[in-house]
Amino acid sequence: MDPKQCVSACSGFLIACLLAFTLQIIFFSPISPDLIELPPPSSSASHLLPTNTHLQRVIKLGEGYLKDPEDVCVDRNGVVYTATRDGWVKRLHKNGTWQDWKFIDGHALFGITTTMENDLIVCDAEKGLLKVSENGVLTVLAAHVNGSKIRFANDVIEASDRSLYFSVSSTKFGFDNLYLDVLEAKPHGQLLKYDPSSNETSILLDGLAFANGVAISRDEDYLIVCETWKFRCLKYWLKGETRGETEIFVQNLPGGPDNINLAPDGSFWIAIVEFRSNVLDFVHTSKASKHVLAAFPKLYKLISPVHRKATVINVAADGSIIRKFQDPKGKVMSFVTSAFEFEDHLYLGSLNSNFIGKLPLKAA
Ligand SMILES: [Ca+2]
Ligand SMILES: [Ca+2]
Repeated sequence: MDPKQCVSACSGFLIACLLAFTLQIIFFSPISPDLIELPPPSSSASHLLPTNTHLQRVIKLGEGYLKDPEDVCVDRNGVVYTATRDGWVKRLHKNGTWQDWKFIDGHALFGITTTMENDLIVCDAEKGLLKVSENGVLTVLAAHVNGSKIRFANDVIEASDRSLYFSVSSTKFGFDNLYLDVLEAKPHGQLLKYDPSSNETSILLDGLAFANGVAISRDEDYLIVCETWKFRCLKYWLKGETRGETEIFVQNLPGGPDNINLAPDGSFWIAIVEFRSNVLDFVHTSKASKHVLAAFPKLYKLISPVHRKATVINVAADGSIIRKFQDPKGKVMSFVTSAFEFEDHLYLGSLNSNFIGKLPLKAA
């Protein structure tokens, strides 16, 4: 074969390989993606508040002892609870000692809340909605809804009638494939209600964009559910003429809202995950790049900006953003997923830290 023939045979072979590779990626892709157009980050109302480094001033609780504590809550006695990636529910007693309280197993424990009976409710993205009673007995409250397995319970809150409202982030993808839900950008999330008197679980809202944090207003007239990759939170009315209806509570957030908690003054603390970057914004405009990233999770990890910073915002009951606390370069904390106010301190959970951050609010 002369060199010219050799070059053309080689390039033909390479093109065929490339074509086969492309077809393989598209036809065997785990996602059927939609494109989304994101508003410029500078258009977010939170932009009006100055960038700051308040979250760099946190006191580190349980450093080295807690593996990625996603959510945190404090009971009425001041005991701090969290669920960690190694399958434990751990708690910090008032005297400063940590306790490995309950081993649940698995690596997908997320939102937690304490109840009026001082039980702890845990969202397990593999097992469903769980209860750990004060004496440590574990019960699965809800593993199915309408005959389907609950696969990605994310956050939960109790109402005064003891009903539990909880989010399911995706009915299609589990925790290990969270990135596929973001890439597919189709709303597979739900808001569910568990009724303890009948032991039944029902679907209140369907078609949510990665349903995440849930919180109930001080008067219990509405509930807020966060939609992470739509950068907004919805208000779902629990009382009054509009009961059962939904409206936007806050939108165009500077990143993906994760967990939300009611503050004592009736406002809400929302942890904002960094989901915006030039690369990721571009990816949302290109189906081909979504398929490529879906095929190479390591590549997605490489471009994912979640570890680059931490942001927490305080949103008034009317939906206006009042305060913003940041670690803009992720120096001390990044990927903060939860902020819970108790006795003038903010307790911060993160999917990228080995401690809980405690921020004095008066000094911040
Ligand atoms: Ca929670
Ligand atoms: Ca969450």
